[in-house]
Amino acid sequence: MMNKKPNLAVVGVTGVVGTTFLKVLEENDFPFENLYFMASARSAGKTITFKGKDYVVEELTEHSFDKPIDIALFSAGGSVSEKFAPIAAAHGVTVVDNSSQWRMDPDVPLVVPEVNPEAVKDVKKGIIANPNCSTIQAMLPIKALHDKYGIKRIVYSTYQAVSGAGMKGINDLKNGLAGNDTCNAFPHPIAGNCLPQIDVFLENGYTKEEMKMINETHKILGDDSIPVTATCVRVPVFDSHSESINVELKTPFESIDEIKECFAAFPGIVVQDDPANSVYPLAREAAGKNEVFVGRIRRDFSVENGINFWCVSDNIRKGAATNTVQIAETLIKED
Ligand code: NAP
Ligand code: 3JN
Repeated sequence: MMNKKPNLAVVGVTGVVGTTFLKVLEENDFPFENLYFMASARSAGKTITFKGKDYVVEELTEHSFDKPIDIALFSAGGSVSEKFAPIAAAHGVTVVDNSSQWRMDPDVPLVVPEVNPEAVKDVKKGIIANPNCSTIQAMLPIKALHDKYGIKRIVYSTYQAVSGAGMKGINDLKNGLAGNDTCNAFPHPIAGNCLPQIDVFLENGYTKEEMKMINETHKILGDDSIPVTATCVRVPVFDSHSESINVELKTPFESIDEIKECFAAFPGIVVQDDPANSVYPLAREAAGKNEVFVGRIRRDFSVENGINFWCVSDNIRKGAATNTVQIAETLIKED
């Protein structure tokens, strides 16, 4: 445990994720000595009130980390992280980065605190990466099953909220619902549509988002040999990603109740599963919450030891801000 409260910086504080960092830091009563808010030149000079005190947003520059800072939460995009995370690290700052820039670097731990908290002990470059939102929420139930039964294969199908694409994504849906189909975030109108494309297509026919889910699952589980496939779809929902997850287990399970118990015992998971009363996880109910909700848990009769379930979580909370703050909390406990 750090013997003093850390000096904390929040980079990208004015964004969709940055704003949620502040909510979670306040709700969790995250300890800090000094607090610094950073964003681009566009926001420099703006005032943000946090816990009743006003802070002026500073422009992020090469000199931002000349002052003593212990931990910096970054959420300003990959190119900002590429340039500024190493500068911060060279000044002794531990960066917890929300972008994909450093996730697959073998010297950068990729952490979901309920799943692989021990990885924060191995910070070689001064950077810890927060996984992609779709990966984070899946990892909790996947790890619960992997620990008990071993996982043979995973099939992810996602239904992702527009807030994953930032303010532009939120505005595309708002405008579309008001009858204006102008697209700024997506390649097609999102209102009344499902778009089987998140981010760009790669040569193998998958999108970048799909490959993030596959590669990050392997890294977090520490096992590249598990076959994983993914289809990521953008849906006209403002908040919370929903995922249909199909898993083949290595060893048999007795009953679905046994699987429900396995999920319910895992930290951060809430089981909502009462089909007779139409109880299952819903995006609108998960919005604003920090947990991962699972339901529709049933046997996949088409394969041996198969399970289907539905997994929902707030993509900006557990998928981004909450997980990042939890990593910082794990760090100060470990220190
Ligand atoms: P956003 O609403 O567009 O916010 C972007 C933030 O970055 C703003 O605070 C912006 O400051 C700041 N910024 C932009 N350029 C900068 C620069 N050159 N120097 C310093 N700050 C700069 O985006 P968002 O939705 O919050 O997402 C931000 C990033 O978080 C994404 O690009 C992605 O890498 C990551 N993210 C990760 C997940 C995940 O799956 N874990 C989910 C969503 C987002 P201004 O207000 O001054 O422009
Ligand atoms: O689209 C979503 O639902 C999640 C988007 C995440 C995202 C958006 C822009 C840039 C990322 C990410 O975290 O993978 C990035 C990025 O840093 O690559």
